[in-house]
Amino acid sequence: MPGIDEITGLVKSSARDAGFDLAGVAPVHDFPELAYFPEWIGAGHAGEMHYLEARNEAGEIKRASLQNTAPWARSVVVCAINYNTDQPYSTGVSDPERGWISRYAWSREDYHEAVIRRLRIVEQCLFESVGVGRQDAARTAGEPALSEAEGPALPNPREATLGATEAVFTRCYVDTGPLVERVYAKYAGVGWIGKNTCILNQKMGSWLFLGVILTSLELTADLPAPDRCGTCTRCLDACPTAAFVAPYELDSNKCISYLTIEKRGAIPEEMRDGMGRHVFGCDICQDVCPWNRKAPATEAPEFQARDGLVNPALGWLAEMRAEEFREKFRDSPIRRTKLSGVRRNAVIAMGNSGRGEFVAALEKLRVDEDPVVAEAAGWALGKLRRV
Ligand code: B12
Ligand code: SF4
Ligand code: SF4
Repeated sequence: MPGIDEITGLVKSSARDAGFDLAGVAPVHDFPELAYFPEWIGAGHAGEMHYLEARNEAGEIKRASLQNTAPWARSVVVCAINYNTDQPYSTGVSDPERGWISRYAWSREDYHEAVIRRLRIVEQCLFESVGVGRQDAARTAGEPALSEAEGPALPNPREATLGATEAVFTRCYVDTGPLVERVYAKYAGVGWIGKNTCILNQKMGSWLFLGVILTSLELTADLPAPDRCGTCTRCLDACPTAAFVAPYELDSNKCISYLTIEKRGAIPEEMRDGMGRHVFGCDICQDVCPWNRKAPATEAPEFQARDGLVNPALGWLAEMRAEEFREKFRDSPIRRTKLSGVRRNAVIAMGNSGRGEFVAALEKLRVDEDPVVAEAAGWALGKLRRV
């Protein structure tokens, strides 16, 4: 078996070959930033994203420490891929009849798929570099669960047997793993955590998706990236809904990204004005960041913008029907908010537009069969009539 430095080098170069722009290795450790996670949950900043609050059998918040869910993990390989395309920033366009879908969601393929596919290539390289091809050795760990010393007491770890007593375990995640990916990205040297809470890289900016591989191998760790925010506060000042309670601290309940993507049902009225013309996600705190001024554009075909999604017409989205939604947003992250969410958001944006032209359409939407859309249309009409 090659030395650990060599394995680490092979894994990182396979990440580049797989199409990742950045890759690094973080040690597994209870980093100081993780102590903030239970505080954040306790303050209610997760809103209705209850999956973030999940606890293990001992009652500990899973995401606060890998000890709580993957005590076998020794290293986290963090990979990042640029999704920026050569398109305007939301802060640079202002047609009130058009809405804004955030940059990451214009893609032709859902990023979870695009990232996990590449992570699997890196994972395969890891297995091969320790001398066991996954094809030969990967198997699903059945019951009874493996002991902590031997491996994870988790279902379906990828396992490659090295010898009688030695084994290597891995798990790949994009979003759904029991860890705060940005903290590991920082300690893998991928970038620093900005005051807007995003991972920023000096050369690439912050238009990055993250993917992680937990492994029981103790790989050579990178150094954390230094914070380069300095005295800048542009992101904090630009947020239209004052979602940052402090630098590095975001209250999801006030974040347009949460409201437009994760929040089901009616959006609290006091948040609607601040949503402006956003119909899915929000890019403002990244658009204004000086480190994104010269962010390079990706050539990955999956992340090129679909027709009609950059600056989409509000009328089109508000009146969209189920069949077109399925067709237009097949394999798109926009499916997450469902048709009801997209229409609700477009209707609120119409209310915020100041455009009397929308009144006739909103009158019809006020009696829409979807009660969430109908309620939002009533609010939008009221707002348009007040201005
Ligand atoms: C839940 C979630 C959200 C929530 C909450 C976001 C948030 N800031 O917490 C909502 C729906 C609002 C959201 C929005 C977005 N998201 Co999101 N989201 C996640 C998810 C699934 C979990 C994040 C989480 O645990 N949040 C809890 C808080 C506490 O963690 P955190 O913000 O990451 O905070 C850490 C640091 O701020 C930190 N900290 C660091 N330094 C300091 C200093 C001090 C003094 C303090 C107090 C704290 C502190 O402490 C925290 C850890 O405890 C991750 C994937 C994952 N599994 O990690 C993706 C992820 C973070 N999201 C991502 C993206 C792309 C977005 C959006 C850009 C999408 C969009 N355009 O709308 C926005 C960005 C908004 C923003 N400014 O964060 C990417 C981020 C990539 C990057 N470059 O950073 C991720 C990593 C997904 C991925 N796999 O690529 N998201
Ligand atoms: S994504 Fe938008 S709403 Fe959320 S914190 Fe950033 S600027 Fe504010
Ligand atoms: S806008 Fe300024 S403070 Fe905010 S993340 Fe970028 S550099 Fe940091």
